[in-house]
Amino acid sequence: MVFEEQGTDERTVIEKLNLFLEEDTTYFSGHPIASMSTTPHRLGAKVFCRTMERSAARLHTVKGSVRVEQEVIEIVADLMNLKEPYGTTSSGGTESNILAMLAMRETRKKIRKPEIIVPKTIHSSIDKAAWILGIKLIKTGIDRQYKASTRQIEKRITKNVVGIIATAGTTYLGQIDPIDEIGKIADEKNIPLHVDAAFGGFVIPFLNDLGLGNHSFDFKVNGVTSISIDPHKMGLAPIPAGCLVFRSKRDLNAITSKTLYLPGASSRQSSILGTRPAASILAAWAIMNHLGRSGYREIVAGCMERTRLAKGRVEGNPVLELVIDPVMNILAIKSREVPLKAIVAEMETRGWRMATSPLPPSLRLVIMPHVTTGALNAFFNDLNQVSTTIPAD
Ligand code: 0PR
Repeated sequence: MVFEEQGTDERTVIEKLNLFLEEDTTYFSGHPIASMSTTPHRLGAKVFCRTMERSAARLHTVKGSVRVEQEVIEIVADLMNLKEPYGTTSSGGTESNILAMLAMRETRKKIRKPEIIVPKTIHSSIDKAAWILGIKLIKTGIDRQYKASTRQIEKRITKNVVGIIATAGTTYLGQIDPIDEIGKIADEKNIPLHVDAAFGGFVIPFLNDLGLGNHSFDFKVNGVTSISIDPHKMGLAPIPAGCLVFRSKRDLNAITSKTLYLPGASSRQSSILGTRPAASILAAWAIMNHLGRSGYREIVAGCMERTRLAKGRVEGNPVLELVIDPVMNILAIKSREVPLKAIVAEMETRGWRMATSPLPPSLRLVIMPHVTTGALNAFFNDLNQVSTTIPAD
């Protein structure tokens, strides 16, 4: 491909682009069965298109958008049971986790060789953050339900530890670490505790409301000092929309840098990105205002109903089984006899976009709002056929 001297007419360009786009799966097809994003809510899509050109980094020129960003942080913090939050929006869970770890490192600058304790089920963005920030991760074990072992975390605390991270809604299984137990230790030892609720943040509060769980994972737990939560996952916002909420102003200050050539408010920024879209944040605000808690509760209820359906279909299959009873709308399926690789390859030829997890080796399903009952039934009809016709290992 070269950069042509002369441009091409609009219609031809779109036709050419469409050829590429045809190779993508779309949420409308129901086929991405393991995606943590989904079709954005239509109001969010509308707001996004209207405000695409705004940069949330131009704080002195987009004053209204900045106020909306602050409200997004406040709304999300309210959902996480914190009344006076300090935070920033971000491009998603990865950026939020990097910033949370930066705050841990910066507020304990005297520690020359910083270490953070993480259960081995943490998301790979935390490995990436450790790599970027020069932090050593101490990986700790999990119990039979794939939840962090609090005892192991406690045992690994040394004078070099600048923080602990736990997950509320693990990527592979949707499991929730015992945040209240870990929080107690963090509080006692005065070590920051970051909760990665990038996925679970928009699910767990509604599970609790619906009587489908009783999980304490947020700022109600004393030791929790920060939480990542992503509107662009179960918040139904367009990508990129993440949030990082701190309990203390000191942590926000620790990730705030000065760019002196930028005027006024723009000279102080708390994100990694420079120019960054305001549109997805404005869209998240609109969706959260429009749906309210009851709207999200209904969406989570629907996802959980379809999760139960999926669970039933796995239980009816002679060669497959669930790794754990689903805690939220994520299922991990392991195969007793048939190699997973062969199942994945055959399902891919049938048009399904599959995801596998290494811990333990399993197929991962994420029952997002776009994964309809029809799509699920079609998926399991294929999965049953495929898994029972491939020869055993
Ligand atoms: N924390 C947790 C617990 C996550 O699950 C994820 C993403 C992140 C942080 C990072 O969030 P961002 O991707 O917004 O930075 N988890 C999914 C994953 O990496 C996202 C995903 C899922 C991407 C399925 C693609 C896909 O096909 O697996």
